[in-house]
Amino acid sequence: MLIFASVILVFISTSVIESRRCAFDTRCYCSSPPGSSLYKVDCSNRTIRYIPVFPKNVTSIDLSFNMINRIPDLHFAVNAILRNISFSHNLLNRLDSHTFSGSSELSSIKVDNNNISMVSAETFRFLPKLRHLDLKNNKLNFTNLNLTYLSNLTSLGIDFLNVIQFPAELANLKSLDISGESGRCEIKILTPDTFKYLPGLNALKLSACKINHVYKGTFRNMKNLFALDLSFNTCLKFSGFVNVTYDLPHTSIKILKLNKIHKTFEMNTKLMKFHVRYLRYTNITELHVDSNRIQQVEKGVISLLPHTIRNLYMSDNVFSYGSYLSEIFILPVHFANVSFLFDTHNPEIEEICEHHDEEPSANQRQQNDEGFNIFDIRPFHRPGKRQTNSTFSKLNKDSKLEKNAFQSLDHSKFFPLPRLLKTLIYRQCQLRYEIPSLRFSDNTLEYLDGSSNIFYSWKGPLLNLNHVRFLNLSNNLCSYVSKVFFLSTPNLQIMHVDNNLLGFVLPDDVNGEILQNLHKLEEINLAYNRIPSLPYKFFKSQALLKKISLSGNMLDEISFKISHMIHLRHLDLSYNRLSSISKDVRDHLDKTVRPNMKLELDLTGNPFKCTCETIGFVKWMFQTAIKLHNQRKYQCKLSNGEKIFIQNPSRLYEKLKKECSSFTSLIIGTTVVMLLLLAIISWAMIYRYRWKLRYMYYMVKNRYHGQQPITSTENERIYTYDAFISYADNDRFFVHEKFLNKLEDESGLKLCLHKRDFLPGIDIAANITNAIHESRKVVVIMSQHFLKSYWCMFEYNMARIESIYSRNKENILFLVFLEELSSKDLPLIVLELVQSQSYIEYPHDEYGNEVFWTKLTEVLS
Ligand SMILES: *[C@@H]1O[C@H](CO)[C@@H](O)[C@H](O)[C@H]1NC(C)=O
Ligand SMILES: *[C@@H]1O[C@H](CO)[C@@H](O)[C@H](O)[C@H]1NC(C)=O
Ligand SMILES: *[C@@H]1O[C@H](CO)[C@@H](O)[C@H](O)[C@H]1NC(C)=O
Ligand SMILES: *[C@@H]1O[C@H](CO)[C@@H](O)[C@H](O)[C@H]1NC(C)=O
Ligand SMILES: *[C@@H]1O[C@H](CO)[C@@H](O)[C@H](O)[C@H]1NC(C)=O
Ligand SMILES: *[C@@H]1O[C@H](CO)[C@@H](O)[C@H](O)[C@H]1NC(C)=O
Ligand SMILES: *[C@@H]1O[C@H](CO)[C@@H](O)[C@H](O)[C@H]1NC(C)=O
Ligand SMILES: *[C@@H]1O[C@H](CO)[C@@H](O)[C@H](O)[C@H]1NC(C)=O
Ligand SMILES: *[C@@H]1O[C@H](CO)[C@@H](O)[C@H](O)[C@H]1NC(C)=O
Ligand SMILES: *[C@@H]1O[C@H](CO)[C@@H](O)[C@H](O)[C@H]1NC(C)=O
Ligand SMILES: *[C@H]1O[C@H](CO)[C@@H](O)[C@H](O)[C@H]1NC(C)=O
Repeated sequence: MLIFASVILVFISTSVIESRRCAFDTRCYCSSPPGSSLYKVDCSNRTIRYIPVFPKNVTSIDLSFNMINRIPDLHFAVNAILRNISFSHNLLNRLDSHTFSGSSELSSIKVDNNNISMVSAETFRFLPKLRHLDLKNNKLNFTNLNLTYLSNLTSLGIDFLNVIQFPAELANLKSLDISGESGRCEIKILTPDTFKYLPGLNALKLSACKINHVYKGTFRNMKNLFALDLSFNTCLKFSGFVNVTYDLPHTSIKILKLNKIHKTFEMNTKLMKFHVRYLRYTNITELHVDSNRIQQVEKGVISLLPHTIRNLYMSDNVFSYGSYLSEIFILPVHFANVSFLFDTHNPEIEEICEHHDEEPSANQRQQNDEGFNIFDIRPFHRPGKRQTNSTFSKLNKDSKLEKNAFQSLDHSKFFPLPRLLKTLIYRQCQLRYEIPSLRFSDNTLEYLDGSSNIFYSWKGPLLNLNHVRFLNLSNNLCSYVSKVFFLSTPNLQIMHVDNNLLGFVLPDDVNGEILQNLHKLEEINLAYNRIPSLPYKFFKSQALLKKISLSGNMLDEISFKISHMIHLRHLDLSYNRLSSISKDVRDHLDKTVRPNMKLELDLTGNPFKCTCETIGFVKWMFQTAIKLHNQRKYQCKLSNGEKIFIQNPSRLYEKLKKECSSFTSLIIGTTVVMLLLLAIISWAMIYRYRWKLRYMYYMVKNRYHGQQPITSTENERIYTYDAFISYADNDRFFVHEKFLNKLEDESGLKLCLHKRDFLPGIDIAANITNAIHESRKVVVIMSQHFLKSYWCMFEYNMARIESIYSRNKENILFLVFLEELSSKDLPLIVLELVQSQSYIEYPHDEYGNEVFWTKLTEVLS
């Protein structure tokens, strides 16, 4: 009891109604209104077999959807203030005399959907306040029910099989539900006797009761009858309903339901004037005629409908074009639901009717009407008038042509609407059309739902829809919307176009023309449209936008402008392909957040990356004032490919920062090493090819100075000199004395000596290169001095390069060893040549001299 009291205290201290597990039985939930110690217990759907013992101050017990088959006598004896109890959907077999003994305050008992076959008359004897009783869908025989103690009932739900008359005991009933939809019902014929003793009824549910006939006078004495449901009596038909209409002017009828009073697979219906003539004298506000296969409406029917009618439900019919449409303007409805037109149906077991005086086939009567579908909104093309080339071109995607079409209004198709209509529901009508230019009749339409059709292309414009504030065209497989489609719907505030294929057209709207006239738009739903990107200016005219949903698209960046939408509250970008949000966009988003106003951003289900490049984004996640919806569910991929939840962005940021600082130094280190390596390599390359480079340099330089080599016509080069003599200054005596003498004077060769033949005023290196290039051979006078001289070695190297690159590796070098040099004195490049090529040693004796000169002359000439 103490625990119990404290539980209640907790309840009192909290001022909201809260459900908690009850202290006395944790399978149940207890709740109490603020400041009250009385409370309700909900034990529904807990597979309870044995009823718990409830504390005293419980006012309402819900035990529905359990497995209770017995209520022990006096079980609720202590619950003196219990008012409502429900045992719906259990396995009860009987209600005994003492089942509810003691609960004298009970006002409502629900024992529907059990297995009750026996109800004792005494059950209700001491329940003077009982007003509501639901016994539907049990095994009871209504005729055998003793109603002695039920005379105070105001509402009753019961099965009703083949009973001729409702007994007099229940004269206080206001609401009677014998519908076969939620129980069992069968009354073939309703006569004035059937409800003779129930004049006080205001709600009567007779749906699915297999009614075949209703006689005049059945409802006449029900002055207060407010709602009558005759739906699903498929044998009744409109012709059988006529007798009902005679009585209705004597009632207070407001809501009349006549859904499916016609079989699914019968001839279509034509609604006639005589069907509804008497309805004019009623004050019906709501009429339901769903699923009646109504195809035609006789002209005049609309003007016979009550002037009070505001809500009209006529889904699942097959309306077609007819003259009645000219009256549709005067229909005073504010709300019309024409969903599921032309819906498909599965075969079903059909009721067998007792009669019928054969109804004239609807088809026979329809021959005068053209078989056009009123909702066929394709541009008019009457039989015989084929669509011409010019009209065809108007349907082209060319927006210029569309503008022309708009200016010449004649091409718009006319769409009639009731003048006072505010809401039109036009869902799921199996309509596969493109929406052409449509001119609506004068209207005050505010809410238009055309979702779940197949309006696959929106060409428009929709003209004369000046009051529309809500438009739903979701689920239409639409892949095209023209730039003028929304031209004339300036007051649109909420637009749902999700679940289409607008990703095919929106990315091309670079100037934001599609939405440019919708200045008042506050909410737009573009979810699931396969949008890969949105142009920067797409929302340029929508400064008032509060809510944008782009969920389930293919966006990999936020490319559209946001900063001008200062009222933005919700931006849903969940389930896209964002890997992060760029700094620019983050700044823009942050800028749209005004003080006292919250912006909520949903980024769930994006393949974020948490790497060193996106570290700024991770930081932003916990620093921004924007509320990130569902942030705990965001996932991201680390640089090592691991996928983690971003539960705590600030901790993740610290972790990343640490990793990335080492990453940065790694990058710097690597860069330095790379640069060093590169420097070394290039230095090595330069060193390796230093001679070639120098050679090239001087060759180019010489060429630049106009010293082109002279070539003869037959590929044979003509050289200025026969040989260039490369020698050290110390050996000049030998050259000047011996060489010139022997070779030039005696053998007539032309030699090039730097002392004599170099051009003055030109760089010595250039002179050398040029001289080598102009000489057929190069004779190197090898000596200790030669090896030590910088310029001599330069000449030697240049000659080598010349032989490799200009003479096709022909041997042009010829070594003359003036003195004996051991191979260890020779540098590698000289040694190389000595080993592979010819050289000659200068003999210092007379005879040898002769041979030497002859040989040399031979080589050079
Ligand atoms: C009962 O609970 C089950 C599982 O908790 C649920 O699937 C079922 O819809 C519930 N039934 C009703 C009638 O609430
Ligand atoms: C009790 O039952 C009546 C009639 O069914 C209902 O109007 C009322 O809301 C119920 N009260 C509670 C607390 O469930
Ligand atoms: C329903 O009651 C009958 C007897 O009236 C009984 O034979 C049957 O087993 C019961 N069904 C269930 C599901 O309890
Ligand atoms: C009907 O209600 C009245 C007043 O509440 C009460 O006196 C009378 O006993 C009730 N009748 C029955 C059969 O419970
Ligand atoms: C109900 O009981 C009466 C007589 O007690 C009987 O004539 C009638 O056929 C029964 N009705 C049903 C549907 O069993
Ligand atoms: C109904 O029950 C009352 C009280 O138990 C009894 O007096 C009366 O005879 C019963 N009526 C019928 C028709 O069984
Ligand atoms: C209409 O009611 C009369 C009796 O009032 C009856 O004779 C006639 O058959 C009923 N019509 C239909 C179609 O049920
Ligand atoms: C319908 O309403 C009008 C005006 O409110 C009233 O005069 C008339 O009696 C009502 N008719 C019915 C059948 O209730
Ligand atoms: C329109 O009618 C359909 C079919 O009866 C129904 O499913 C839908 O809920 C209705 N819509 C509105 C807004 O009444
Ligand atoms: C339509 O125009 C095209 C060229 O614009 C022409 O080739 C074609 O024959 C025309 N078709 C008709 C039916 O006039
Ligand atoms: C119910 O609420 C609190 C708990 O009772 C307790 O103080 C009060 O006495 C109880 N009322 C009852 C049990 O009538």
